[in-house]
Amino acid sequence: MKQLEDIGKTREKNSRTVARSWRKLMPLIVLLLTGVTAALVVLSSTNSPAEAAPPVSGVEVVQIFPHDSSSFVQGLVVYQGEILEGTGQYQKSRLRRLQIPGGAVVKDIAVPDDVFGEGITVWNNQILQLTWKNGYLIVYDAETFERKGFVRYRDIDPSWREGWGITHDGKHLIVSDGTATLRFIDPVRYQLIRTVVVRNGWQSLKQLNELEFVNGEIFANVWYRDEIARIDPQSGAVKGWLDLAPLKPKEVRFNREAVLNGIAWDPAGDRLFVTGKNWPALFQIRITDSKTRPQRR
Ligand SMILES: [Ca+2]
Repeated sequence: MKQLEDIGKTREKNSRTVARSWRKLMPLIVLLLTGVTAALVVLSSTNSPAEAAPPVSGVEVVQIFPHDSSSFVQGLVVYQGEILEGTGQYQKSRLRRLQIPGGAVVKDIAVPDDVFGEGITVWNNQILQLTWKNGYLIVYDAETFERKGFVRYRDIDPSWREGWGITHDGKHLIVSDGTATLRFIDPVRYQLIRTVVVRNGWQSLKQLNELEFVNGEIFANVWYRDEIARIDPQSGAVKGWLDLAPLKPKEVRFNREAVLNGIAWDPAGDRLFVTGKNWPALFQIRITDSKTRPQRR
């Protein structure tokens, strides 16, 4: 019996000791929980989509030019004050030169039927035209449109699966492939220099399409969006958006595939042009002041 009493007393003593320990620790636990809660509140507020969202700018239309609505535009650049356009779709892809302001097609060649044309850029008086899944760039003489050769883009980077948009920054070609990754490529040796992942706030921005390097920024169409992303070439961060939804012509308003696609910058004339797939118009636009409305996700 004595032994049982001793055990009972010991248990009672132990439970009192545990209770005292908890009472001592309680302020520390409360302090710790308060700190963790405060940290989570701070983190969630700094990363909230509304605060991280880049600003959206509107645009003004400077001039409207007629545009062939059969053009499924995939690439647009200014060359010698006129517009070069690369179009897509199998059996319909073309490379064209358009007069500005008339919009007349002054040079026009077909791409082979089994090739789906994508973005174009001009480097060293040569036009480079990407193909979608054919796996190569087509190189033309920019004056005559004579085909000079091909570059297999999987030889540049084996992980490069599709061609979407292309531009250059005066030093490197910059290409998109439908993902959030942009590749920077040496245009002489056709070697991969670096890649950058484009992020809108904290989210990667996929389906980057037609591109244009404009005053130190990469302007990018994003498939199925009526907005242009303005991307920092170093970090890949989206610094702002251009809202071009009001420009979509009424003739293609209900055509889901007739998306905004095609950006061309003329540094000599300080002119910015945009159009879309099968749009009957090509617009010269000017960027207006930033609005404050948050970017939709
Ligand atoms: Ca372009």
